Amino acid sequence: MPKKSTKSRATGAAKGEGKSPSPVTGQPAKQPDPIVGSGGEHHQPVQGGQVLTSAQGAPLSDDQNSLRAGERGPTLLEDFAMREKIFHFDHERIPERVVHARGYGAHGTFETTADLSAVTRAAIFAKPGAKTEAFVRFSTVAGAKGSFDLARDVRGFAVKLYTTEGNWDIVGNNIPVFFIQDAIKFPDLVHAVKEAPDRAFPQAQSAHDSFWDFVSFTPEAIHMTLWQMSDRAIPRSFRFMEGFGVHTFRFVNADGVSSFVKFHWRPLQGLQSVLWNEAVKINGADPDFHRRDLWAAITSGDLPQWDLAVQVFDESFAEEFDFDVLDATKLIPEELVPLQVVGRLTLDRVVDNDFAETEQVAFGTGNVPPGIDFSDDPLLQGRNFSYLDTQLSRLGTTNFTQLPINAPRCPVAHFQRDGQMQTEVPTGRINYEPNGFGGAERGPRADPSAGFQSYQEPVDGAKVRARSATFADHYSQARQFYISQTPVEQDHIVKAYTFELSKCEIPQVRTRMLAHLLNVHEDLATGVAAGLGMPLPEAAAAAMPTRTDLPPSDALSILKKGPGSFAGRKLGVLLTDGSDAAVLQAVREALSEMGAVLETVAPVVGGVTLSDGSVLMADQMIDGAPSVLYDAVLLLPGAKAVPELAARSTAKDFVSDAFAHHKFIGHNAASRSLLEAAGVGDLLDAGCVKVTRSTATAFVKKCGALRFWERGVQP
Ligand code: HDE
Repeated sequence: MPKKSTKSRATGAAKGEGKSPSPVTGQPAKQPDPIVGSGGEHHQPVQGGQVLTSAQGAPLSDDQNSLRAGERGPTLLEDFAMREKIFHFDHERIPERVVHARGYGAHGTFETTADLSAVTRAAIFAKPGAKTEAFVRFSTVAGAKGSFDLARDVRGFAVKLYTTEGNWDIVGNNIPVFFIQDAIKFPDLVHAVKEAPDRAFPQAQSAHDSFWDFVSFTPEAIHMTLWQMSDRAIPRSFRFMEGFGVHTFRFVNADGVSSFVKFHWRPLQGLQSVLWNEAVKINGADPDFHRRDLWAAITSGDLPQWDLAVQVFDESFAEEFDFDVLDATKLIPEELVPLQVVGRLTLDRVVDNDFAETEQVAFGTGNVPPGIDFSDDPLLQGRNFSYLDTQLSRLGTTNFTQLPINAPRCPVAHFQRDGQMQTEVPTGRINYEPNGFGGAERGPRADPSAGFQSYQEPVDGAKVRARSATFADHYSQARQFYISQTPVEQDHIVKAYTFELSKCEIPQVRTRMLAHLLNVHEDLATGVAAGLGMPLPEAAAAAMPTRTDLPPSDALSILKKGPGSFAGRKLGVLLTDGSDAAVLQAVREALSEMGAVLETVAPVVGGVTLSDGSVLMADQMIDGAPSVLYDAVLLLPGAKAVPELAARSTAKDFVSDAFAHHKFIGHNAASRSLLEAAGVGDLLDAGCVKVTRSTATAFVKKCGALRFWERGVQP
C-alpha cells in the first residue's frame, strides 16, 4: 500500500472555507492554492523555506549555473546536479494512450442511493448512503494528447470507484453503442480513424477517406456513426454529457443468481451540445474549452453530478428482445427496460497533478468487485485483455497498481513480488502459498465465500470463428435513432455526414456510404446526397432488411431532454466605457440566483469605466473572446463607445456568430448600430431581447432554453 500522507481530504475542504459559498451548491468554493494545490491525499506540497536538493537529497548551492571550468569555460562532466536534472527531464514523458490520449480527470465521491443486495452481492450496493471515493477521466478518442477538445468524436467517460472490495472501473463512453462487434476489429477501426501512416494527417478527426472507407465496408458501424454525426459528438461540456457502460454486464447476488445489467450516467446538469460551426471556432479560440470548463466549475463550487442508473433484465428478456444483448452496436431502449437510479456521483476535487493522476490513471474493464461480472459480449471479452496489457507499455511496469491514483483503498494482500519500480518492501521469507513454516499456514489465503466467484454460466459450443446471426441487423436501430431526433437534430446529422464525406477524396467512399444511409432512412440519404451534389446509388446489400416498426425513443434526443435552465451556463457580456452599471448588476444578480456564470468582455482587458464611474476589470478582451465561448450574450455598450466597437471586426463577429448559432442575445438601446454593423439589425427576433434593470431576470430565464432554434438561420 502506498504511504498515506498525513494530509487528509479535509485539509482541501478547509482551505475553501474562507471563500464565498457557491451560488449553485451553497458549498464553499474549493479554490486550489496555486502553490500547495488542493490538499489531495498523496501530494507533496511545494513549501517555502526549504533548501533545494538533488533527487538524492543533496542540498544544492546554485540552480542557475552549471559547473564550468572558469566563468567562460566548458561545462564539467562532474556536474552531477546538472546531469541528474537533465537526465530526469529527458525522460519526463511516457507513451500517450493509443486511444483516448487527450483526457481530463477529476476526483469525486459516489453515494449509493439504493439497496441492490437482491440482485448483486457487491458491497458498494449494499447500503444506501454509503460513500465511495471515485476518479473520473473524460477524453476524446482519436486525437493526440495535445489535440483540441472540440473534435467531432466520441467522448470517453471512465470512472474508477475505489470500493471496499477493490477497484471497480466502468470504462464507458458518452455514446451507448460502439462501432464494432468484435474486439479483433479494434486495431483496424483505430488505424482507420487516426492519421494516415504515410502523411501523418488528418489528426483528431474522422472526416477523411480511411475512416469512411473502413465504415463503408463495416455495416455494423453504421448505427454508431449516426450518434457520432449527431450533436452528441460535440458536447458543450463534459458536465453536460451522459455516460454509458455500453456492454451488457452481469450482476450476481449472494446466492449466485445472475441478472444482466447496463450502466448509465445521467448528468443532473442536463444535456447540451454546441453546433459544428461553433466547434471549429472554439477549437481555435480555446483548445482547452472542456478542461477549462470542468476545472472552473469544480473550483468555483458548482460541482457536477451524475446519477448512476441501471437497466436490469433477465435471460428471458434477453431471449425475447429484438436484438442480441451481447451485441455492443445495439442499445436497449429505456421504454423497454426502464432506468433505475442507484447512486450519485459528485466531482468535488480537481487533481493536484495532471501527470501523476490523470496521465497515470490506469482503467481496466477487468477491474470488478464480487457481484459484478462479465457477459459474453465479444467486444468486452477482448477489452478485458487489452486494458491490462496496455498499461505495461504506458506505465512501464506491472507494479502500476502501486501508484497512488491506481492503488485500491482497501487492504491488498497477495504474493505478487518484485518487478520494475517495486515500491513496497515485503518482509519475511514466505512469498508463496500454501506454506507451513513453523507449523501453521501464514499469509493471505483465497476464500470461496468472500472472494470473487465467476457466475457459473453453462458454456457449450464448437470452437469457431463466427458471428452469430443475431448480430446481423445493422440498420434498424440506426433508423430508430434518426426518427427519434427533433428536425433540428436531424438536420445537424445530415450536415455532419455531408461535411465528413465532403472531405473524402475518393468518390467511391462517398457512394458506398450513401448506399448504407439509404438503408437507414431515405430522408437522411437524400439530404446527404443533395448536400454533396451526388446522385443516390442503389441501397447497399443488407444482411437483414431494415425494420420500420421500431418506435421513436425520446431518450435518444438531446433537445427533448434539455435542462430548461441556464444553471451552470455562461453569459458573455460585452462592455465598454459608459456601460450601464445598474443593468450589469441586475443581470449579475439574476445569473447568480440561477447558478449561472457571467464573464465580462471589453475592448481592453484592463477594464472599463461604467456609468456610475466605477472601474471594472474585464475577464476577456474582445479579440480573444468570441461569442462561441458563451451560451448566450448580452450587448451592453455605452453609447459613445459604439461607433468604435461597430467598426471592430471581432465585435461584429461576436454578434453575428451569436445570432447564427441561435443564441439568445440581450441588447440595450445603444447596441443598435453594432447589431446593424453585424448584419442582424433587420433580423431581430424573439430570441433577441431588450435588457433593462427590470427585464434582467426575465432575460436570464429565457436563456434557459439555451438556443432559439426557431431562428431559421444557417451558420
Ligand atoms: Fe477502450 N481502450 N477499447 N473502449 N477505452 C483504451 O486503455 C480497447 C472501447 C475507453 O481515460 C486503452 O488505458 C479495445 C469501448 C475509454 O484512461 C486500450 C476495445 C469503450 C478509454 C483500449 C475498446 C471504450 C479507453 C488505451 C475494443 C466504451 C480511456 C489506453 C474491444 C465502452 C480510459 C488504456 C482512460 C482506453 C482498448 C473499445 C472506452 C488500448 C481493445 C467499447 C473511456 O486498452
